[in-house]
Amino acid sequence: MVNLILFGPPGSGKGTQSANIIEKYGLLHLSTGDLLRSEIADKTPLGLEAKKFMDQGNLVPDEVVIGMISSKLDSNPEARGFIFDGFPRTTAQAEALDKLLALKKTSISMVLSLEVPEDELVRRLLERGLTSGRSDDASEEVVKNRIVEYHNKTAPVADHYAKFGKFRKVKGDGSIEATFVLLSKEIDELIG
Ligand code: B4P
Repeated sequence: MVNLILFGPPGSGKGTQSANIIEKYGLLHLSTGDLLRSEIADKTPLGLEAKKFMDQGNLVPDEVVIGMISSKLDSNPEARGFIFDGFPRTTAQAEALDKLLALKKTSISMVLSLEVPEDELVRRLLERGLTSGRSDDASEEVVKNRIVEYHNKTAPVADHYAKFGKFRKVKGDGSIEATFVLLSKEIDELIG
C-alpha cells in the first residue's frame, strides 16, 4: 500500500497535482479542503462551523478534520493507497494520522513538499479568487493570513516526517506539467 502526503503552503498546487497523481497512480484522493467545502455547500452543522474559520483564512479545529479523515479511511477499506491533500496541517493531525494508519497496519510512505515562493503563492490565490467564489481567496489580507497560519502551525509537520526520513522537497514554481514530472520521478523511485 502506498500512502502519500502532498504538502506545501496554500496555493502551492496540492489540489492541482493531486488530480494528476490519482489519474496516473490510482490512489484514493482525500482532500480536507474539498471535504470541508462540500460540508459548507450542504450547509451541515460541521460545514457551518468550519466556514467561520475558513472565511478568515484560519485552520479549522483539529478534531473536526481528524474525524472527517477517520471516517473516510473506514469507508474505503479496499483502497490500494491514499493521497492526503492538505492534511495533516498540524503536528496533532500528523500524530492522529499515524495512529489511524497503524490501526490499519499501514503508514505514510512519503511526504512530497511543493516549494513555491511566497509572492507566487499570493499571486496564484488572488488570481483564482477572481473566478472561484472562494471567500478564502478573495482578499490579500485573508490570503496572507493563510500563509501566516501555514508558517506557525503547518510548517512544523515537516520535522515530524523528516525525523523518519520520509520528507522530500519538490520544486513547485514551474508549470503544472513540469511540477508533475518532478513529483512522478519521486513516486516512481518510491514504488520501484
Ligand atoms: P485547501 O483546499 O487545502 O487548499 P489550498 O491550500 O488553497 O491550495 P492548494 O495547495 O491545494 O492549491 P491549488 O492546487 O488549489 O485549503 C483551504 C482551507 O481549508 C484552509 O485555508 C483551511 O481553512 C481549511 N483546511 C483544509 N484542510 C485543513 C486541515 N487539515 N486542518 C485545518 N484546516 C483545513 O492551487 C492554487 C491555484 O494555483 C489554482 O488556481 C491553480 O490553478 C494554480 N496553480 C497550481 N499550480 C500552478 C502552477 N504550477 N503554475 C501556475 N498556477 C498554478
